[in-house]
Amino acid sequence: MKTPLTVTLGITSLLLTLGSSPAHAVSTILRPNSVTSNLTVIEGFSLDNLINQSGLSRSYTSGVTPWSEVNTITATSREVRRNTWAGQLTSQSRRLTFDLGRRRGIQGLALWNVNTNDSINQFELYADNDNDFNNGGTTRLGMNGNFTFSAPVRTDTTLSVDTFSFTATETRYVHLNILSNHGTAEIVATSEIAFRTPLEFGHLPGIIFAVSLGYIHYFRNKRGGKDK
Ligand SMILES: [Ca+2]
Repeated sequence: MKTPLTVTLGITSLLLTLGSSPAHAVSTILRPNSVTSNLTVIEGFSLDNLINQSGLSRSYTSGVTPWSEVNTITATSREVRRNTWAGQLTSQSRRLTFDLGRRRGIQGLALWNVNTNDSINQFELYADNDNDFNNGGTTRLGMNGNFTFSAPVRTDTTLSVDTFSFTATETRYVHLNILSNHGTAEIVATSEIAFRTPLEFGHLPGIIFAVSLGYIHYFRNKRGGKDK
């Protein structure tokens, strides 16, 4: 009987594959590789401060630390040069572009804001497979018809994180389009930004691999006329 053996092999492969990659079995915090902006940086408040974990109460390991721990991480300081990014609001378009390094699955965003009126308020997110916002091919990210996100004003000195969810998407670049801050005329600022990886993108390659192994085994047996 070849069918039971094929099924057994398929299930065994599936369990081995899933079992051998526990790091992918949970949703994790993902650090972007780099970030750029069309806004002029306020001297000293560098863009890198957005993704270098500066000012966070504890560090996370990108792609490893479970997303469930994101609420335990706070931004420990106020808007200071070594921890936060600040840009001039002189342009009509106000955009941060994150490069994830390669196509990655994402389904959420963590934003540690600043506790001043410079802080980001409303924003939109776009997935894009090149780093050009204006040449089409972008997908607006959101969920249940909501595509505009809003970050509340923070008054605490220990800044807790705000998290935002959207439909799981695979992309390399994410554009964060800043629609408003909390009232300052000339400056927008925030402390740190990271993404959330979804569960299903971690599992998908393993499942495809396991199912393929089962089929290869089945057809080899069939062609060879073997009946193990
Ligand atoms: Ca920071």
